[in-house]
Amino acid sequence: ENQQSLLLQSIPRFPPPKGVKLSYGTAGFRADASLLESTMFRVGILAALRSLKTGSVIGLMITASHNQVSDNGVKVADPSGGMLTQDWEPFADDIANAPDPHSLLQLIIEFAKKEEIGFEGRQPAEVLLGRDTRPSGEALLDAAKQLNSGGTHTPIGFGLVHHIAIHSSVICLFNFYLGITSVVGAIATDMGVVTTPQLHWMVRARNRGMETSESSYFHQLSSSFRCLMDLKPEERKNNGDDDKLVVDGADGVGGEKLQQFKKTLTGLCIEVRNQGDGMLNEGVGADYVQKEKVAPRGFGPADVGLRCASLDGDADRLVYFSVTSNENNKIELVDGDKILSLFAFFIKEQLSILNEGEGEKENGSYQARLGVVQTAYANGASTDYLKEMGLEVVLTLTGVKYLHEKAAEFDIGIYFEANGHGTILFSEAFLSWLEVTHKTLLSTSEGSAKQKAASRLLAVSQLINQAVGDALSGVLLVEVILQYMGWSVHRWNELYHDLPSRQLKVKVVDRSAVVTTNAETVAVRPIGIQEAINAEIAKYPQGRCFIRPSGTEDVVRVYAEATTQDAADALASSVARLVD
Ligand code: NG1
Ligand code: ZN
Repeated sequence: ENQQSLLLQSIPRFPPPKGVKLSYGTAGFRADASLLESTMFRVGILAALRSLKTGSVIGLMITASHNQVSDNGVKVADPSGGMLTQDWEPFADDIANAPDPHSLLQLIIEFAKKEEIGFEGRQPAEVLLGRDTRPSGEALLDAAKQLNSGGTHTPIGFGLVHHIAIHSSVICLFNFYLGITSVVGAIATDMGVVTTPQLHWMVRARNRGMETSESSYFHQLSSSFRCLMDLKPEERKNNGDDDKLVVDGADGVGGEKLQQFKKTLTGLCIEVRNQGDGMLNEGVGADYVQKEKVAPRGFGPADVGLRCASLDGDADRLVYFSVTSNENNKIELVDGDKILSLFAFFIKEQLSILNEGEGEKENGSYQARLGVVQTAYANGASTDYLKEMGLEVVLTLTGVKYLHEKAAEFDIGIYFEANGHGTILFSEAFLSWLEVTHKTLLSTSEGSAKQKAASRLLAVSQLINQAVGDALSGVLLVEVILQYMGWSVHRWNELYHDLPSRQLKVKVVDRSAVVTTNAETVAVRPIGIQEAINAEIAKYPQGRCFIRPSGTEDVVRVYAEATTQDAADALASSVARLVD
């Protein structure tokens, strides 16, 4: 009773913002940071409940990715390191919007009953917390730390950990309702300023009994990178030393981390710009570069022809580019679709080396299913190219959670959004086979082409983040593949030619007025709009265009593709006018 009243007392300190409907959306809650205090509190409770439910460590990341610095957001990482299970999203929406303490408590109690979250004899809930470099994130975490060190869960103060700690009162309350007598305390571990993929990696590592520190993350990246570098063809062994990569860090966490990390890498020369002195995401970062198709701040005529890459604000996106002319900061963009294509090309080559001469029947051979996953934003030319390579191509809804889920159905599933968010997933079954095969090859034919291909694939599975798209591990894999192939960024970009495209966003009062189907390629609401869009598309040869409500911003997005840039621009703006 006492605990219940303590909890009830604490909730009114964090009323939800008035007149705002919060939605977990494509990638967690996002809003102006000043609106998010109550959301943090409530998501903290959700994370602790999720930890109890799964008996595993859960992650909570405070970031608004590529959005402006005054925004912030929060998302939950599930035990595998992937995104929060979609089943729990409606609960997240409900508690974030609960208008008063009583309704919030009611929702929690009902949900805990429905999910059969018991507390007796359970491990305490454990949550790993991370945040990007946004100043608002720091304020929340600082308050949290104070409370944590006090070792109390008395509901005073405004820290995030406190909000989670409070859940031990929630549990007392459950005890009260559910008749369970044990009291469970939650443990919140602050991982400090980290990239989003680092936090997801840590959650995954932790639940597999591995070390969770940042240094173990970097160690895994650098040792698998070294392994791949050592497996370059002999004639390429000395390449790369004087061949510089320039990285735009978006003035966020990724730039900072890469600056530290690059010192431990050999065979790769990296210069990091926009390491955090300028304004986060302001004219910089992967989102800006990909959408605007211009060089970010800090890059100019002096960089013409250099190989450049851009990370987003929390370093889960990566695109490459090369400045092409002295005017207008024009670039040759090498987007997520092209990174996907490069990875697919390399993996396919290693698989065919490994399977060379192996008849279907011969035991020991394994026909690994290699597949790729894209969204409607993938450039049409990339999809054609991948299909021509003989790959299975799957289209899903926008949002990494959808792509990830599909990619996990393959032995090797490669997914990328055009904006540069993606990774390569290896199935457990394939990895077990690969490990055994690799061992056998080491003892029977060390140094053979097959053994090397097996080693490379194993190293890729170590290097590339298995939890979520990761710009830092992505950059290393791209670099080592380019060195392996002996390709320049330009040669890579020639794999296929992008169809000219344009993306626009239209600010709207209610983005939910737009409803789509067929992997978001057809709008079924507002009534009649698809017919109007079709009429516009019909005016352009090879035209393709669709609209969808953003899951992260109050906008409707318009995407158009056509045979010329002018046509793509014209198609996008005429469709944008239909939405307006
Ligand atoms: P929304 O706002 O739902 O379009 C954007 C990206 C997604 C994904 C999420 C999460 C585009 C068109 N959309 O989602 O691909 O990355 O942000 O960050 O790039
Ligand atoms: Zn991001």
